[in-house]
Amino acid sequence: MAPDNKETLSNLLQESRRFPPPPELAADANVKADAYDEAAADRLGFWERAADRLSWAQRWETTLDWSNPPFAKWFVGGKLNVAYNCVDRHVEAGRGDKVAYHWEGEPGDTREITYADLQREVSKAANALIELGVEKGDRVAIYMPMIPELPIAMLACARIGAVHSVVFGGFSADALRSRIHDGQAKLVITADGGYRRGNPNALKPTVDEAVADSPTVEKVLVVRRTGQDVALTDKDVWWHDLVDRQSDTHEARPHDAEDPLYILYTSGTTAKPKGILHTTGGYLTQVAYTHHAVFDLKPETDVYWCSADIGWVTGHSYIVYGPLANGATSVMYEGTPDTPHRGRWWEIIQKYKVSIFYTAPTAIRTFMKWGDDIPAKYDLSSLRILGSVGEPINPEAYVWYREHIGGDRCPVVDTWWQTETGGIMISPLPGVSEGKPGAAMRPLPGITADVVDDQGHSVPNGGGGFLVVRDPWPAMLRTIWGDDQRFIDTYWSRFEGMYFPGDGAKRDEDGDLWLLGRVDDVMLVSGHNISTTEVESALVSHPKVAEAAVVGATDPVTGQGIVAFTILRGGAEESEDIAKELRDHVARTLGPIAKPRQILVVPELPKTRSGKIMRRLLRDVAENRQLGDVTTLTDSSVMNLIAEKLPSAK
Ligand code: 6R9
Repeated sequence: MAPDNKETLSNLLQESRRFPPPPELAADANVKADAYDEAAADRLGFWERAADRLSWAQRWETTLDWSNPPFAKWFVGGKLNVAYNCVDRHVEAGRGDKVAYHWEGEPGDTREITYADLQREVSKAANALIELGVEKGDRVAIYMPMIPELPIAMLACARIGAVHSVVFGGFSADALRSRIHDGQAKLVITADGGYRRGNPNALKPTVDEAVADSPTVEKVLVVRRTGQDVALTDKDVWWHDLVDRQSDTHEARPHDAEDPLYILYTSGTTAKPKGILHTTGGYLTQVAYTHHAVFDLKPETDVYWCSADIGWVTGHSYIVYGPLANGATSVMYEGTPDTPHRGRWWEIIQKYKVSIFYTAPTAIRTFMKWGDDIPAKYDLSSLRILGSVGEPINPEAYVWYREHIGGDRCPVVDTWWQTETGGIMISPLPGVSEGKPGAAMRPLPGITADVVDDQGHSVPNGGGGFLVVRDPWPAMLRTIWGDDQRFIDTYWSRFEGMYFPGDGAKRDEDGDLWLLGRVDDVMLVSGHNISTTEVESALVSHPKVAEAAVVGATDPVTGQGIVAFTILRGGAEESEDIAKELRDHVARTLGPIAKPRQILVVPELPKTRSGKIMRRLLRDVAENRQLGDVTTLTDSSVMNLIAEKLPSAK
């Protein structure tokens, strides 16, 4: 975005639908409106009380040490064990028989894992890591499918103070190798493979390739999941040989509140992935509190399901650490939503009587495309709260989710956060906030987010600009692994004394926040900054459109012209007139300035493994350039399908 451009991000979209919280939910909510006042009056005191929800072996002396910004230390002097908090304390409190995970394999095999089971399995795995020579502070790379051994491996690391670095089970050998090298991992934990789209999908050959030139790796611990043939090297150890014979007790020793818990890499757009470092006490405090507050979790009665992959931060914070710290019963599913049929997720919700469901807009838009009749076949009446994360949720997708999945009774919580923030930062509270389709609403109690102009001044209601966070928060990244300077440059240099996440936002007349996408994606058309999110939401509000991605392509007249890639909803026919119809629709909804120059109907959009649209690649297509790096794409053949559509550009 041009630094001296006085226009702020556009503020075009009008959305007037409102959904007040259901009265029973509001009356019985874990967190009520007074939490905002309480936190505003004494922010640190508020986080101390949130930290008191955990079990500490030793209480902290200083809540926040901000003497050397931007390097924060939370709960200084405090000691705790994350695995003890997530597992043992629930068993000690007599809840050992409670299910921690209803695990569902893609082929239909299942496993029930209680908190007592988890305690035994994590203890065995911790003892195995010790036998392999893993010590506190060592890094362990984890490259696994969505099987119970994945959270078990993470918790085993946390238990002994080793730092895990989970790498998505779909990433290439190169991606895995660079993460192993950056973290200098001593051990890799993997599996022969996992199930995806109905077939075993091998992981071990990728690990072999990555480990072949990774001298720091001493051993590779391999879980047998699919039973496919595996070539064993002299570094390999089978999980069932080593872990199964260990003692199922292990005493969890406390770690320092600021000891590293994990590294997780964010891909960024082009540059070298950043190893985001999270530590122990502040991280667990915030993920546990936000999971309790945003999802109103009642551990005795709720069944919670977050459909993310654990290889993404959403899985770390809201499949593993937050829910377990709160003693939740969760569903964990290995596979894809369309295997063996497109109703699989709804079948799982019906089967386990899921009451809280957390997913991403990309999935919701896919279901819209597949048609309303699919979820309608299942009993989804157990649901009471729906969550969204990963991208701005288009108002139309929000309303569809609320209606077709939530039976028009479940509040939708749109949660904004990042790998870097560790936990949810901006979100409605389901028993407090009036739902506004497309708005993430307000910073949670204890979080001080703001929208500023390019000079760093707060914008008034009705204004747009850059999202910032003003004060340090407990789960914030502590640095980029091995690169403090890059941490400062990336997040703390754009605006003096403020954290800049890289997202645009607007504040509406009520003071509520709307996220407008990455500022790198903002389009500059005839001197106006137009947000990709708003144009995409306008397109998705047309009854024939399921998904849309827009980019700004160089234009001799307007600077940039808007090029839109759209996927039609199930049943909608691609016709000659559709491009005109959609262009007119955008002009009517947002104004003529936002009218796309070009509209392409495509079968798929390029997405990352966590479901984010890769607009950078679409920009390459729109500008007829060679494609940039495609290694983080879920499916690289998508780009060929899109390129084939180009000659029919209208
Ligand atoms: C949790 C996660 C972070 C980026 C973030 C923003 C986008 C995530 C969002 C959202 C609008 C939401 N994002 N949630 N944008 N509304 N509710 O996604 O982490 O993979 O690091 O991505 O995702 O652009 O900056 P991560």
